Amino acid sequence: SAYSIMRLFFGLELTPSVKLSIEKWREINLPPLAGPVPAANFHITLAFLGTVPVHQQEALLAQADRLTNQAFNLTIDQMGYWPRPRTLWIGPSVVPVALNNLAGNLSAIAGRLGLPGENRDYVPHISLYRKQASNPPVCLMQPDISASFEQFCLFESRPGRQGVQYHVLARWPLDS
Ligand code: 3AM
Repeated sequence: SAYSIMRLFFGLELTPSVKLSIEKWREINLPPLAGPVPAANFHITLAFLGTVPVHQQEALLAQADRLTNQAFNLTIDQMGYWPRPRTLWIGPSVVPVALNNLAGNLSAIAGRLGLPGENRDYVPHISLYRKQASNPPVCLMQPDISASFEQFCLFESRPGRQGVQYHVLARWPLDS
């Protein structure tokens, strides 16, 4: 079935107003670079799952239901660059324990289901460019964008003629 080829990840959704703040910051502080991520696609990945077979989807949802993680706030205040995926990103310099725990619990779920998981330490980030082949130019101002997170989501990544689109399939509340 079509579901068997769904590419999924757990992530944090950004409000339209936060996406717009990021888009404005990018416009003012960076020249046009290769592979810009559209503002509509800005998000923070918590745990990448990849293709989740149909027979594991129920278990995935059930295990996410059982989590009891705390809500948190983030201030997006720094830029980073990863040469291997050629990704230019922004993220928080301070990572709340609640966010680390959430990402850790979600990748543990992925691990128990035998899904890919990440070997690298978790670095929360918002990808801004995906084809930037070299270190980015020094920018005028670092970002300073705050957001509060009271839920996490299961996203589906759908390839399309106009590029990838993300769809939220499920949401779970975080405890306040
Ligand atoms: O949220 P970002 O942009 O950091 O790069 C993909 C994107 O990351 C990443 O999952 C997010 C949603 O698509 N991704 C794609 N394939 C991946 C893989 N095999 C992957 N992350 C880890 N392993």
